[in-house]
Amino acid sequence: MEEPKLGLHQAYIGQLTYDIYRFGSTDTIRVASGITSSTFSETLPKTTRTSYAYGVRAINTTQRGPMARSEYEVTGDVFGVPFFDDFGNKNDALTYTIIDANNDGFTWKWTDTQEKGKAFRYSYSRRNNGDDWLISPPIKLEGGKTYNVGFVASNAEAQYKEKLEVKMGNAPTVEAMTTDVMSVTEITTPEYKEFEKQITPTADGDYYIGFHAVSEAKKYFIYLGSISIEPVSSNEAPATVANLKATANPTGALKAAVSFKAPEKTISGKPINRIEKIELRNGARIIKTIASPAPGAEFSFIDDKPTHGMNTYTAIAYNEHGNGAKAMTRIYVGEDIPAEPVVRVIDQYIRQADLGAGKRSSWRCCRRLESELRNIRC
Ligand SMILES: [Ca+2]
Repeated sequence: MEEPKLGLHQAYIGQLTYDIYRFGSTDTIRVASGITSSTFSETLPKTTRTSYAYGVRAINTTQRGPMARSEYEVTGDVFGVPFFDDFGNKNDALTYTIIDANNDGFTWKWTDTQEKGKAFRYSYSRRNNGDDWLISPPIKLEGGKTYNVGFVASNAEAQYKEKLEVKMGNAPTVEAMTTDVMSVTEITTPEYKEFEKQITPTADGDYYIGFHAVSEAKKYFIYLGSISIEPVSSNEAPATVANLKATANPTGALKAAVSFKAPEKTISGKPINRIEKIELRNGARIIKTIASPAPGAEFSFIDDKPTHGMNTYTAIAYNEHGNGAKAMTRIYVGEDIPAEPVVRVIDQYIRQADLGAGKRSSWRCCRRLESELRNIRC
């Protein structure tokens, strides 16, 4: 940190002390106050991979200076499985690597939009086919074990068919993406569609999943809404929990009620004797771990930390054969954004016809509207 010599108005500033803040994914913590040294270090809490930035505020006896902030730095351990991320946090999105391999400035970006909520979005180029990678943070996998790689993806409009392939490698680089997960596949629906593929790494290691946008030029957007990796369940592991239901607080408060029933059978359909635990998550965050639940028992919880927007709840039961099948549900929490008013072009046509304006002028009107819409899109 470089100490200020003069104040904002080029005047003498007296003896300075500093307050230091750490900005994490969901909170800001003052980690030091009133220090006089121009350096500060701390051992970060042990955590899964995330990103932090630091802020410094200079203070003299009577005045507080503006906050100076550092860039975000990625830190923390490699992820384990089951891994799930619905990109609910902009800072954690920095743990992903984006490579604009054709170097045209159009590429993947973390976005939070009214239509799709929080997601990674590949943006089209009018000139170039896509050659753009979104690569996950490292995930620890075992050699010889089979994992499900799941994700939800959509395009922006049905008429713009996009293309995506998925690969895996041992580094977040284009060269390392050598193992096929999903061959080039058309993304054809503006609603999220679930995709699931299986991978079996040959050796223990830290692996990266790469989403390669290869849409032709002059298409539109690819949205990636979530990704997950979990070991394929044994047939003797628990079936999914039943009736997983999440309900947003009706007043618009940031709370949700989540309920489900513990499984009573294994995936193969045999009665289950014992469940080791059930993990209930919102995105990557574990809301509750229930130890040794009785098969068929019913549970309900309040999640008091959902994000404003779409939230993905998952529940997985475990027994001595490992993780069972996953149940998942998505809901919108918090005050909803009013839906856009529907433009009823047909009403306009009828009204003009009623007024005797005739077909021709109505047709022109609609053509103009179409043209305006096209301009907005471009
Ligand atoms: Ca590009």
